[in-house]
Amino acid sequence: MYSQGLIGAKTDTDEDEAFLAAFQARIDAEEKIEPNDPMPEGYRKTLVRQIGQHAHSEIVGMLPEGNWITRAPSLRRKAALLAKVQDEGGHGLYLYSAAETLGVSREQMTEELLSGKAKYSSIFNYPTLTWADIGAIGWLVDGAAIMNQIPLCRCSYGPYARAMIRVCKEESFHQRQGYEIMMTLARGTPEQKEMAQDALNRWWWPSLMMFGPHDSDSQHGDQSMKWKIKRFTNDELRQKFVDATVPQGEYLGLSFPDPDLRWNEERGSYDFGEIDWDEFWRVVKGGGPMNRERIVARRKAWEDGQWVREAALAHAEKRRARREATKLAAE
Ligand code: FAQ
Repeated sequence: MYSQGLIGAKTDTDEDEAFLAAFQARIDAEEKIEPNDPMPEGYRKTLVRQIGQHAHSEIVGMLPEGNWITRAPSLRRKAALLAKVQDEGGHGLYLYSAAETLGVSREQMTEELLSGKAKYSSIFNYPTLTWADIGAIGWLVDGAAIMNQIPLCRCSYGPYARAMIRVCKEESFHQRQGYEIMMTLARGTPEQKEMAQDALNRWWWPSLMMFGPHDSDSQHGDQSMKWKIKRFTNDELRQKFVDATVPQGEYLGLSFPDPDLRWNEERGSYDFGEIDWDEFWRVVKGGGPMNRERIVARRKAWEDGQWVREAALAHAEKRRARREATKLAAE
């Protein structure tokens, strides 16, 4: 079992005020916190929760797009989609590794995902019904992911911040890949443009939900901002996303499924309608259209991969024993 003693976390009982104040002073001075540094248990737990949820999102997020790899309309599209889905798998692995530096094992995180204890992003519980959904996911979902993740490159926890730098570079390529699909469809036949519009209609609101509840309902927001895990609140990032994305949709000649969406001259931002929060919480709690299928698919992958994990461990053990034997023989 994994028991990297990386943690400098103090237990709840020995967190005196002087320690908490000294830790906060390091955060305020923009110092990066590293795995062996002393840290409050709450800081460690918040990071394990957020990084774990983020890693699961990348891995579960491979499923909706993976659904279209065999049906991509050309070899070029297939190669790009295959590479994108593979990138998401890589992001999951960096993130699991970053979480492991906080003393939690990958097995433990996976068990929490499969048992429903750990969350993953609500967005991946919607189905990909047409090829245009692959364009909409790249444009909107990766676009929202970048908006949320660029500030995470400055997160106070070093391993998470560093993982995010590479992730963001790749997400930015994904976003362009998606937008290019949307542009091709929007400039195609009337049926293709209709497909693009339909995808935007279905993915717009779930994309806005990715940023989480309103700040007033965000349980962890204030503390995470104080610890500089988060650099912007949920509502601030959602607004930035709307402001960046609406002109892109207009350029495509598509319309947004929100009658309240309009430019507010005074604020220098777009006003937009209210999110259906009942739908958001229903999906977060497991009642979305694809929640069950996603977990069934992940459970199957975990069970089918059991022999691979065992074989890899046996192989590593054999190599270790061989190295030891060679070393002994040389002495
Ligand atoms: N879905 O107190 P807050 C991607 C939960 S990008 C599900 O505001 P926090 C790339 C939240 O966990 C997508 N649950 O929470 C890709 C908490 O529950 P808990 C992943 C949600 O943490 C693209 C409760 O609600 N990105 O995968 C959601 O301060 C294309 C209260 O919320 C990240 O994870 C939601 N949308 O703020 C892959 C980024 N929103 O844990 C494939 C890192 C909230 O107490 C294809 N994470 N909840 O049981 C974050 O920035 C934050 O965790 C937030 C939530 C902003 C998501």
